[in-house]
Amino acid sequence: MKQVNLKTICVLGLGHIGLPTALLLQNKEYSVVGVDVNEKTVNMINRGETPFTEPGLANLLKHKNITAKTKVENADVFIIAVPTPLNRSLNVADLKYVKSATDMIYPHLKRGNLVILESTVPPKTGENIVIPLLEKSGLKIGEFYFAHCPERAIPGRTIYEMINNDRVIGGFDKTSTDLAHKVYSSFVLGEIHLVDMKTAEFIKLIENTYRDVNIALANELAQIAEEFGIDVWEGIEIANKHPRVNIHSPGPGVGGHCVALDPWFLIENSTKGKIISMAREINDSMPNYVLELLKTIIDPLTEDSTITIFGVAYKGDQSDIRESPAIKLIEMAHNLGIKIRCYDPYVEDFQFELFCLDEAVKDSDCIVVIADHKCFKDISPQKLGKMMREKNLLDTRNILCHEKWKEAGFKVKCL
Ligand code: SAJ
Repeated sequence: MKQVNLKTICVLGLGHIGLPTALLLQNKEYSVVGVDVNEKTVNMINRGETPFTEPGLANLLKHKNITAKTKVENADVFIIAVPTPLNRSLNVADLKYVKSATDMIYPHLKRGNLVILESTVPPKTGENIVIPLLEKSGLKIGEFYFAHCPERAIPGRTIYEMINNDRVIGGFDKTSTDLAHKVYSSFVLGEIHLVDMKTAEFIKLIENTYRDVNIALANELAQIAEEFGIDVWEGIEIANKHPRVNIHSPGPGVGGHCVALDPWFLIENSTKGKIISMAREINDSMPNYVLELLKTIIDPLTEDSTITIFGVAYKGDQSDIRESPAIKLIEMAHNLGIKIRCYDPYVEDFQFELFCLDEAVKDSDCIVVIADHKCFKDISPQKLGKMMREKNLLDTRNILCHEKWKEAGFKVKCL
């Protein structure tokens, strides 16, 4: 491998991926600076406070040896870990943060530097967008190095998965790939697979697309099973005993910053993708289906009705509300004039009012479980039933003990 200095690292974006990455790198031979445009985040990190919750993060921050800043500094390695939102009107990746991070780097780019893109991007973004922007430095690719190493860790287990999952690295050339491999092998225990740049971009996207399509299948099966009066959960559980079947779980829709977006990135420059776009439509329409189910439970569902939402996070045991299906459900219910009262013991900031448990169920006509928080299993239906106007439960995640709720006098419906 070419002898290149890899001592100082500048990580751009101190969010769910960038911050843990910076903290895992600092434990090794590197001197790490973290950069974020959000001054509040930077100040919190410098005080050793966690800007978001993630198991193991507080402990890493307690022993931190990184400095957070709002401006980029010269470094040997630059890692871009900024979000790639979806442009909702066009269903294409919005690369504004990737571009602005790249713009912050190129004035500091020196011969022999390595730039790594971790952000999820459509195939060929490295080649067509990021490298040309970096060349505004006056250097040509080959004089500096570039690799894509997509993050693949799941929120709630980010740090464990960052260390233990396999990684994929696709460099512009062999030197770029080898240098990026050296950086990641300092903390990754999983196998590191070396491919070309566009294949690395593709692999990341097909992982989340696989999940989205599989969830859409489960959601469609739930709707077919409803027509036949079949318990879809029992059906899927037993079908999955087959050694080559792995159907995912139905639910109120797909949230989060990845699975609900990445399938669009995969097909935005392609003429194909029918199954993929159909899966997106099925998953995006699940809140509409939940509302239809509610109309069969509360008849008529009117402006006098009050619905209690249990869990507004996009998935269980998380405070993350990004793209949560609860948001669409609440907005549609509000359009109909229905009163909504949300309860989520994990979430502090939400665009709709959050209530304590008692307030959320007071005079309610139905509880709808949206996020599968384990703590909901400990709630006593006896006590809640006394405070509600009607004892109805719609469990879109199949996480509660339905027998217990029925014994307490509830009418129970499961997705
Ligand atoms: N969901 C279902 N049914 C299921 C599984 C999930 O309805 O059977 C829903 C969840 O409730 C949630 C959404 O799908 O609303 C997505 O949740 P998730 O747990 O599938 O995934 P994320 O978005 O939290 O993280 C994914 C992970 N990708 C894969 O597992 C293939 C993670 O490894 C990626 O790093 C992450 O996307 C990312 O950043 O791309």
